[in-house]
Amino acid sequence: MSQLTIDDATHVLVLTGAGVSAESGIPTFRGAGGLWEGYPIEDVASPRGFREHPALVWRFYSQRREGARVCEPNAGHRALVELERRLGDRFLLATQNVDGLHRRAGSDRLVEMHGCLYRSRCTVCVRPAFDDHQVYAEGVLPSCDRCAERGRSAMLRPDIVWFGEMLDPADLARIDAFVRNGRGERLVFLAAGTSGVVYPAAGMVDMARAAGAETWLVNAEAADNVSRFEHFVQGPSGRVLPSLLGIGLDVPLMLR
Ligand code: BJW
Repeated sequence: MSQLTIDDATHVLVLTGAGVSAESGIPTFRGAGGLWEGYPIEDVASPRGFREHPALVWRFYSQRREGARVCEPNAGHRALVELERRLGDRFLLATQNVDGLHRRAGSDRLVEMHGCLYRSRCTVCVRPAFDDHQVYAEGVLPSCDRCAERGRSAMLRPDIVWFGEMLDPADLARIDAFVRNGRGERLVFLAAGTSGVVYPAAGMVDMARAAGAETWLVNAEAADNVSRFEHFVQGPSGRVLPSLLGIGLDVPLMLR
């Protein structure tokens, strides 16, 4: 395996996708056995799908809330926690995952680009998204209690970024600022467990390269954007990340 060197001056931006949680028992989206195998994507992950089939969408997310809460972070999540502990503010983790496993593992410098399975928000009022671990019974369409207090009926929706929706500009600005701060220093971009098909996440490798980053991909198979990475390590992230980062092997991270 090629060796990734992380020294005292290195800044590391990590991007994770569903593959990082696969070894925790959470299905990925695409491919055989993927989450979307039984659901047309547009029906469960778009604003139009929610308008037309809100009960189907809530069933999909309730099932996922129920499934993910019994899953535990794996060695890949934990390796990233340890890397953050060593690097401090020279580390940022941007995840496309909504399962909350990075936070449960202990990651703190974390951007949840596509939202969070365990938050809901109102489709009408401007109240901020709030924690919601409820698994709604089939057919139940949860409603906003704040709106109800004002005599209005308004449906809740999962706090997830669906296709065609904008990511939170504050999240994108945080990633951008991290990359800008790393300019002139050694910057590493490490993507793991992502198919590289969904933008803007799939384009982060280009942004990182433009800023002079060394780019690494850890994935079970060649991602769509693999050719844009300098290094590709094929394998399960729960095994590859600890080894690549020298974590859990009693090897110091500063190898240079
Ligand atoms: C392992 C493993 C193991 C398995 N170890 N590896 C530019 C070009 C073209 C289109 C667009 C563009 N910019 C924007 C768009 C439109 C759209 C888009 O990207 N479409 C493409 C599909 C073509 N993007 C958007 O709409 C985004 N919004 C946006 O950009 O707004 C502005 C705008 C709008 C419209 C037009 C233009 C601009 C929003 C995207 C939000 C995506 N949200 C989802 C759904 C969340 C819902 C939910 O969780 O239910 O987020 S899509 C879904 O895919 C989910 C994931 O976060 C995301 C990425 O998937 P991921 O994580 O990569 O998972 P998989 O399953 O695809 O891959 C897993 C990988 O792991 C595989 O490769 C396995 O091999 C590997 N693996 N086990 C390591 N153990």
